[in-house]
Amino acid sequence: MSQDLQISQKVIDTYDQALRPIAEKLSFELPVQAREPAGFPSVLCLGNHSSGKSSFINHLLGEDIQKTGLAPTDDGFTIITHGSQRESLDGHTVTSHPSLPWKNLERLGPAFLNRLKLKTIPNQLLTSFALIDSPGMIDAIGAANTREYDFAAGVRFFAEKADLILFFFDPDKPGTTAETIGILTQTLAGLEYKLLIILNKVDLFQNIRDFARTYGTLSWNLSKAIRTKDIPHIYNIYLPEQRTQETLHGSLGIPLNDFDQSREEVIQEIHRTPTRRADNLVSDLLQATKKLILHAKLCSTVKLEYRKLQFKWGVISLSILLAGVLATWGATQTWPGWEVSAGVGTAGLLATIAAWGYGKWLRKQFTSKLEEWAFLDTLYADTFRHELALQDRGDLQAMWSGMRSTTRKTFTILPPQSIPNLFSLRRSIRRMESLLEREIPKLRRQISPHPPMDDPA
Ligand SMILES: Nc1nc2c(ncn2[C@@H]2O[C@H](COP(=O)(O)OP(=O)(O)O)[C@@H](O)[C@H]2O)c(=O)[nH]1
Ligand SMILES: [Mg+2]
Repeated sequence: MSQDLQISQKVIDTYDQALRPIAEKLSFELPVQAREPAGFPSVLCLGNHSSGKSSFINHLLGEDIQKTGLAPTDDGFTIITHGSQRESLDGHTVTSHPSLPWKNLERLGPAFLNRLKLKTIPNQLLTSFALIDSPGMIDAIGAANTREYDFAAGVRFFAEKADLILFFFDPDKPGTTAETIGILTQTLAGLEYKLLIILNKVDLFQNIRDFARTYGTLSWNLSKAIRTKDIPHIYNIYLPEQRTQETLHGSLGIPLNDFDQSREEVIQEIHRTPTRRADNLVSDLLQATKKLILHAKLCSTVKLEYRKLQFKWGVISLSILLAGVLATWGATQTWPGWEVSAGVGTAGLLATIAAWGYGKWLRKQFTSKLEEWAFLDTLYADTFRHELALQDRGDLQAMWSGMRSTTRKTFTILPPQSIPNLFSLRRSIRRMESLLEREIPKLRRQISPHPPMDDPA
């Protein structure tokens, strides 16, 4: 693991030296890995409710740790980790415990913590990684609003930390729930390289046609929700101890032997979790750099547009002032007495103030428009018009749709005046682009030969 530690240190140094200074100036939040050394490896289980997450965890550990059932059984996250004794801690204890690496969960709020659990189990497998079980996603439109805490933020927190994310689907709901799509397109955007897609319960298919139809639907839904170059591989599995009596003894169902192999592959990937750590750290750094570049480019468009407004109305005001001065001078030459010149002078001054005030009003309008989705989308499209025109940049679009809402929040606390000047912004962007081209690939080459499953680069 010492090599992993070295890579981890280098990654943190890169965050500190190359990304943090500019991230702070642009109010951009770096991922959790940038703040703390990589904690314990972990595997996160996500998916629809009753898709078999908890059953899979029980299967993996060879004991019944998690409650399972067709009704939604969990409304909070459960961290399952190694301990010499069986213990169950509540969320508040988990985050206040000095020796546990979950302190940062506190910022997800008390409603989240009330539903968080940590179980310690004396299971050998858990000495190399922790498992995280999650409440299932729900169908109903607006279901997300019925939860008392920010589910997506919880998913994002664990997903950023995790080294592997198992995303479960079942024949009942092959990817169509609103919450699932939202989590895949927004919350997990940029973390696709950790995703393992699982279609569970294949033992429930009556025949091959059923299976093909569901598999096709799932692929179709995924292709719309995950916008990486390739559609991720789907692992079709079932849990042998969960087979129903009919499929076990009757003539129903499809041949299952092949799917045993698939389940073994998933388990192999899970066993590989600790060795994925270094790869993931570098991939996270790569993603953070790409996002920060996008953010910085957007900020420079905002700054440029703001400056243009300022310059244009500055010039107009100045010209009016100058014209006023000239006219006043002309008036003093033409008409004796001070009345006419004073009138002309005052008119000039008033016009100048009006122009200057109008410019200021326009700048204020511009700043407040930064909170409008449509305006932000236009800014994005303007900033990347070359990239978007020349080729199909699904990756860029996906990154933008994942970042939009944080970008919007950023502009509420970062007015255009506070964005650093264009010259220093461009220098930072160039510096980050050289990270993408040179330093990060170099780090990647230093990692032992465990190629990532799906390299996002
Ligand atoms: N037929 C069959 N049923 C399964 C399989 N995996 C889980 N189940 C059942 O599906 C239901 C929901 O499982 P659970 O693990 O609680 O789902 P969770 O909500 O995703 O945690 C339970 O009744 C399980 O017995 C499987 O591979 N095949
Ligand atoms: Mg469950």
